[in-house]
Amino acid sequence: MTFPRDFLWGAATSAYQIEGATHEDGRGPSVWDAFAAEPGRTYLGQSGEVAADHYHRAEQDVALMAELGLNAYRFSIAWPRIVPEGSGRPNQAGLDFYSRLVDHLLAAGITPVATLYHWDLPLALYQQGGWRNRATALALADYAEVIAARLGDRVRWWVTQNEPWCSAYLGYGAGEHAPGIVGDMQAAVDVAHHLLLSHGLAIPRIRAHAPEARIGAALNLFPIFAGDQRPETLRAVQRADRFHNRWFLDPLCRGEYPAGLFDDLGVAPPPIQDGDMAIISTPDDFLGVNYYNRWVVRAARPAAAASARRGDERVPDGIDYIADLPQSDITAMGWEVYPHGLDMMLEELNRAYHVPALLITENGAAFHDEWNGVGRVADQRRVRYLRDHLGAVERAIGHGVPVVGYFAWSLLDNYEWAMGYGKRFGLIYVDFETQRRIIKDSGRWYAGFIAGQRAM
Ligand code: IFM
Repeated sequence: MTFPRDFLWGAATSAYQIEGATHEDGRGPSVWDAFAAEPGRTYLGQSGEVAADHYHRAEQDVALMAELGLNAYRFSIAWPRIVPEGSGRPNQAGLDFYSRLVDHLLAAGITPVATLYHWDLPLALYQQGGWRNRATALALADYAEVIAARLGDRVRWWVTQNEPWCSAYLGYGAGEHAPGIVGDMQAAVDVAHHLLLSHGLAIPRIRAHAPEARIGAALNLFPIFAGDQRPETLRAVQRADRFHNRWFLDPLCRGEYPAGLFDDLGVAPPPIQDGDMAIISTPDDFLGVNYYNRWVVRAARPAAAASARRGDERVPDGIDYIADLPQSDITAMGWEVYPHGLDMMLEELNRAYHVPALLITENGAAFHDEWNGVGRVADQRRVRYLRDHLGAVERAIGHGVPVVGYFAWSLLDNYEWAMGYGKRFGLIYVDFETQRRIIKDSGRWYAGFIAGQRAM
């Protein structure tokens, strides 16, 4: 396989999933601390309080990245470490932590890619309405400026929002993520609008301190397939595409919400003020693509409609997500392994949205990995997963799609949100009892693959 010479070869993480140290050095509480503390919200009541203890092991973790030969690392900044109350005085200790991390990365020849928001909203802002409140979008832009003022001399790549679909829908529709509100789709679309607005508002604030910055948002996107050829199923495909993909893609890239989206969700449009759509569609330098799986859908037969709903696919109504796909490889998350969905998606994004560059900001799989107690975690399924998805990226590049980097999710086994520590996505195994790290076979395979690319 051959990729562009300056391709970013990385792995990704997020603050709440790996850092731990939630009470240290002036970090304020976040919505995820509060959510995880509520009984029954997360697997075994687990939280990110300790996680992979990365806050205390950042230097060692950067050494592991160097051992893998990564030339890029995508991490997120914990807003509650930087602005513990969500607005007001910044916390020097928090800024110092990320500044040291960036220095370690650069010293190891690793390009930092910083994400501003990966779901850990300061609790104080939630108590003032959270993302339902427009003021939270303005607060994110202020925080963006604080962090860019400190890191902008060294960090060129910035991701504003990670998977706003999850913050909006899983937080306010399905209720599986913080703040855990179920069935309030009006809140979900209002929240989505403010998340999108915060993206556009943050861009000039970052550029003010990092004129060369390359800025984009990362969306979790899913190719949608028809489970049969009935006309109502073909309509269901379009509706699911609007809900999973175009809800965020269209405003970012076209400056408008897709027609029919809000009617379909049974809600009023969000509170769009004059100029919002122009702010949201401020030209980006890249689009971040988080790809995990496709969805195969069909129009639900009326009697099946209610029972067909599962997990985070409950809306729009009347769509049946087909789970039992014959001959599919299914991960520990219950997601189908479908590499070809990635090149299809990249080609479609290139065709329909003309983004200047695409970055695979996440791609990976959870499997039931076992450490043999010595030095080895044999995770052949993840090796296959990576190889096949990198093949898909290469195919897309071969067809002219401007993909500029690939970040495996994840560098380390970590806190998989409401599913706790049971779902291991890492290239590096973490024994959470001792915090020992063991590079998995997939990590070694990825290292060899990167080395091979660099030698070409
Ligand atoms: O762990 C998450 C990450 O935080 C966001 N993208 C999907 C990953 C796997 O579920």
